[in-house]
Amino acid sequence: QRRSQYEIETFTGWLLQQEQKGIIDAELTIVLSSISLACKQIASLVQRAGISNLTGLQGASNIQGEDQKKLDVISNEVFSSCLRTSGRTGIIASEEEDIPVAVEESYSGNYIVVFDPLDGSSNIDAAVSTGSIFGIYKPNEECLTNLGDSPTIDEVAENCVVNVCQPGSNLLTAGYCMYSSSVILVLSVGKGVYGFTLDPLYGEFVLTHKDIQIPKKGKIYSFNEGNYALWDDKLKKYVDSLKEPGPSNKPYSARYIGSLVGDFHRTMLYGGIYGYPADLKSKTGKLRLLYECAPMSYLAEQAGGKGSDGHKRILDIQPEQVHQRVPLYVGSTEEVEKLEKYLA
Ligand code: P6P
Repeated sequence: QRRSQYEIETFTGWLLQQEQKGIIDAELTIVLSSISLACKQIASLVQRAGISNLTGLQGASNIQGEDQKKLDVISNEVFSSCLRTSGRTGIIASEEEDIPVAVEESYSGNYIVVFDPLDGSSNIDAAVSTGSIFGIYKPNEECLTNLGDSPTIDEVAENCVVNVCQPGSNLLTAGYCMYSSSVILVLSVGKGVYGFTLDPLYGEFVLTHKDIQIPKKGKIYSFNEGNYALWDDKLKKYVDSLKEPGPSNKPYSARYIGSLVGDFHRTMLYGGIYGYPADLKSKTGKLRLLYECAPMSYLAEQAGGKGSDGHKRILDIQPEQVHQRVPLYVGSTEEVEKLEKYLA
């Protein structure tokens, strides 16, 4: 029948469609809905940071040894409480938590959610784009059954940390919410990548990007060249080849926001390559496998692109620790494969 011009496709409607198609179950629908609520709340906090005196440092540091911004801590609390009240989350692992946390309130679903509640928060004070990144793994009941009855929360967390450390190939869904000139929630449930833009007039995410496809190649490279002197020679040769491609080719453009979600979202739409290499200072790179590199690589692959540590597929890497770091090269298939050839 004719669709009304007012029939707007919202995130809520899209979620219900995925459930009706049997792509996700009712429990996961509720978890994803709680994540979209957390993103709306964080969006409003970020956009009013200067007004509400939420810029600046919290005066503490996280397990990464990074100075926590006030909004790092608040965003972590917002994300965690939305997941708890969903009642479908079993364990959460956050960049801002030392170890995974078992959620007492869960009574069904028991999903494992990994997230970076506010990535790129060093950009907040200058109102440069930031984002939240998440990934969801299926519950692994063994870790709960081995515990006998009424285990303590610490026993559950200790026994279940192994369940958090899963390769990205196990992801059921992953996504990010970018807080920029507009607020865009981008995710995949395994059947392509969809983008929803927040309409502030009525506080809903509206479908704006259907089935995002990363261009097979691109002319943008996104690296922090301030680290050039610390890179190994093969990587230097690769980046030099983009800047001096020879007489018949145009040089690539350099774009680097210093905020993974902003740099990645541009790469998803415009193509090219984003890289955070290992170097003499950061021997295994800076970005975390579990809640940054794996979710972004999952999305890249769902959009026809690639995510690599320079030699192998990010999604095949089995995490050993929750906050493990790996080098990341992600974006257009041809660009990532070209990089891998240089590093071989
Ligand atoms: P650098 C932000 O701190 C972050 O984790 C990512 O969002 C961003 O891509 C990267 O680090 C920037 O790191 O060393 O270039 O400032």
